Amino acid sequence: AHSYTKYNTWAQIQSWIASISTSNTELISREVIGNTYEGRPMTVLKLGRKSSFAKPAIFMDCGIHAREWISPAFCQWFVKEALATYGSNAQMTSLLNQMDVYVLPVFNIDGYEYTHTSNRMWRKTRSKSSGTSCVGADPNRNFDAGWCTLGASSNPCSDTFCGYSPESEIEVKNVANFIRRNKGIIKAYLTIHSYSQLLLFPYSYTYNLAAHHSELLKVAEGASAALRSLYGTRYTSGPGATTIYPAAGGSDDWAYDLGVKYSYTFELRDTGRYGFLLPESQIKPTCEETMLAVKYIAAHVQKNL
Ligand code: 0X9
Ligand code: ZN
Ligand code: ZN
Repeated sequence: AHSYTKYNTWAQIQSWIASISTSNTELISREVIGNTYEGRPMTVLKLGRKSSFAKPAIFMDCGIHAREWISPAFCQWFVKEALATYGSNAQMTSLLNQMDVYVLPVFNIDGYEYTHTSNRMWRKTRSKSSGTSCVGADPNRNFDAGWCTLGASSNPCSDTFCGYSPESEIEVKNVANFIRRNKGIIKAYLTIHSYSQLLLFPYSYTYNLAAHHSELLKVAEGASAALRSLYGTRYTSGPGATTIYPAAGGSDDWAYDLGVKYSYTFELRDTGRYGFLLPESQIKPTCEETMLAVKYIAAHVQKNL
């Protein structure tokens, strides 16, 4: 059965999506943005008070990389907390009154399923191509942002294979199309990964600083301080290229260059003791502290609408 403090399978997440979106129709609705390579539906949950006009929005995805299991766990946690605290928590109430939050609980569903059935350490999509027996591309190297110029591989057998062209991966195309279609309303893009305890922002495809570098840094530092206030977990913030490594084709850089100013990549717990195999006992504390950072960013976005 589905549990917020366990790593759920795709089947469990899929039935959770179905039941949660019928549970509170005042606050939540869903939209299928396309299917994965293997045909699984990619469902975006829209959280927010119903409105007669298109509200400004935040888009958040989890599970771009298959083995980063804490990431989908966080998206599920966020949805639960949003529904549970709307009407009692002043900030969540204000956020969902004024804005919508679009949540994609699992981006790379085929890969996520593969980590449950065959290879726990799988990272990429599961697309097949003629001419190689190697499977998949790295979805976070497949966006059209300096595509395959830096920190990405053109070898289909590499874990950072950039794909045969930008958006060659159907999952990337589906998300990029959704964000392009909603470009006028999306004010922030948050993408949840693990691990390393970092809060990254553009750029990763170049060492050049983003036009909004100082504001992005200030907000990241505030969010990291909020996160740390709960259990003392330390995060480092900065541009991807210098804070983790240069790597082109990422979703954060692509969203930023499209015009979504508040574009952040979270690398959740831990710093390597368990790495991708973060114990289930850490799901709750990790999600609770991450909520504070996400809400800090959301408050800043709201203030600057
Ligand atoms: O390499 C990545 O895609 C991310 N790290 S991970 O260990 N989760 O794989 C970092 C992404 C930072 N942003 C860009 N490279 N655009
Ligand atoms: Zn990742
Ligand atoms: Zn809570």
